[in-house]
Amino acid sequence: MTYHTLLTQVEDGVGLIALNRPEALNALSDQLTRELSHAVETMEADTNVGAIVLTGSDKAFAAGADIKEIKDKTFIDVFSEQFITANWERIASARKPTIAAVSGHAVGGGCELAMMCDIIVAAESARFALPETMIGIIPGAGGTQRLTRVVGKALAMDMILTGRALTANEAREAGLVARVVADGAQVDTALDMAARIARSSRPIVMIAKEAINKAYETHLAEGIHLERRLLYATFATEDRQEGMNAFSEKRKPNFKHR
Ligand code: CO8
Repeated sequence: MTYHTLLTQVEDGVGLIALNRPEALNALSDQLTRELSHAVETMEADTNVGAIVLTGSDKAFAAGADIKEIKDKTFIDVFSEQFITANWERIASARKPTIAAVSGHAVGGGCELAMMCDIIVAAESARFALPETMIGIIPGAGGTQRLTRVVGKALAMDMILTGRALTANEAREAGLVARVVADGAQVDTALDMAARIARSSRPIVMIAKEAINKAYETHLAEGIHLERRLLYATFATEDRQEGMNAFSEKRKPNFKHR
């Protein structure tokens, strides 16, 4: 498939997807979200890809839903086409690790898209905001839920009700962002992290991601129980044996991803 709103590459075990609608600050049009969904699906199926980096431009990760495109939609339009659900969320269900490399505006659906990724790396210039109430809607791509779980009720209320943007450093202090780097370094940092992840056993990394995500969806005892079951399951993999053999033999592991 030829993409018109994305640039993609696969290198060093890492898939890179760059949103590319500079004329609209990467606003998430129907075409862009369909192409993004397809690109994620393709990288999920590509055995050469061990981790996925999603980025935008220096000026904007993404400025949210394409307001011009959705402004005349009716209830029945968004309900019938399952707006958001149909195409926006493929990255949130990726089994491979995903890293958002954010610079500039991560606003509305753009902020929500970053929050669908497992890790956010932010340039100092990055700004995170959910200002949807200012245009008469509410965050609708997981913002009220994912932000609140990560930063807590007080800050989520502050951001969503007033629309104020968090700086990269505020977002890191609040737990939304894993690393803040100098402007321009966000993509290389994310690619380095992703390449490091991709060098590990793919199934083991996917199992670790599944276990962490479960922490948001269950109570502690059940989460610990699942963790223990998944840990035991790692002992059924060839890569677990290879990892421990390599450590004992003081050499680098040669993972076969099985
Ligand atoms: N949609 C469409 N076009 C956009 C968007 C957008 N979200 N954001 C920017 N653009 C366009 C501008 O219209 C402008 O185009 P033109 O040059 O043709 O006028 C171009 O991009 C550059 O934008 P600005 O001139 O505004 O750039 P600034 O640097 O001055 O400002 C901002 C940057 C602050 C990011 C500003 O563009 C802005 O406020 N954008 C809108 C941000 C916003 O409100 N996003 C939330 C959208 S709603 C959403 O994402 C919720 C998802 C769930 C929806 C559920 C619906 C059922």
